[in-house]
Amino acid sequence: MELWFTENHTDSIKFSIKIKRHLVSEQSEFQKIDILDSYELGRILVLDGFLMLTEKDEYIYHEMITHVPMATNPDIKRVLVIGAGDGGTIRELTRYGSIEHIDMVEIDRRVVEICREYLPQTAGKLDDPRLTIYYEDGLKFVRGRENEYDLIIVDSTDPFGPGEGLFTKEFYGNCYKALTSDGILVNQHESTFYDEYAEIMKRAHSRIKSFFPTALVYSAHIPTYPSGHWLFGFASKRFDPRRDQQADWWLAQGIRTRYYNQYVHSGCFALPNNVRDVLRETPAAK
Ligand code: AG3
Repeated sequence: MELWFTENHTDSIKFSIKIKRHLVSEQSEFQKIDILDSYELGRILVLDGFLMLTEKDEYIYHEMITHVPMATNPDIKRVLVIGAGDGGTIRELTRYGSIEHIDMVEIDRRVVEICREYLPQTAGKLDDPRLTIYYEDGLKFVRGRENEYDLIIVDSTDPFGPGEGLFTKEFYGNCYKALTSDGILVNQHESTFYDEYAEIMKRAHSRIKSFFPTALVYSAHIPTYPSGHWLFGFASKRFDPRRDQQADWWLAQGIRTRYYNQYVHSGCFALPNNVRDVLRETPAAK
């Protein structure tokens, strides 16, 4: 019998991966969690039917969400990570000796427990002594916090289900307040190729733009996400990642990466016209 995992990228487009074994299938308090073992992409994490990562290409997403802000401000010491229960973003952050403390806020304890057991490649650094994990709603966690973090990374699901609050105006406004005057906010920012994702991307961008003086978008090629072209948001109070890139400092850290490098850092902000056009049509939210 053949076993296939399929994600509907749109109502009329499906993306399928041939599966060796279905390792976990669990309904948590918040969502359906599946771990699959595939023939070509290694193990796969799926939440509510949406593919979150494969072992073969997760490094692209996790390197890009982390090293772009880190190589922009070498003085980042306190980091807040929202979502990210699989541990991939934490793994990349722990490679910096310069980071003093990381708070991670994941709503679903079961995602962390299951990833620790089945995805050691991504979850392997969740025991770093600099990390504190809070099992809470990220939206509530940031309420009322002021001037606490140099960097906030929003490593969320799509805004269907438990991740919805992490795309609201209230959330971005609270992130702005929770950041120091040097603060940077990076978020996973969906994609513009398929209409449904483009709408989410536009809404998020216009909301972020209404708070931050700098609100940019950068992209990476992530083969297993819808359309394969994925975006990240870079918002900040002071830094421009192109002008302020600290390439020499970053190279001196000796961090071995497989996707990110000092050329990709500036290149990823060079957006194709089909993304530029969407951004141009997206004014800041009122
Ligand atoms: N976070 C979100 C990926 C979005 C993928 N969307 C989809 N397949 N429809 C990934 C979490 C990795 N730490």
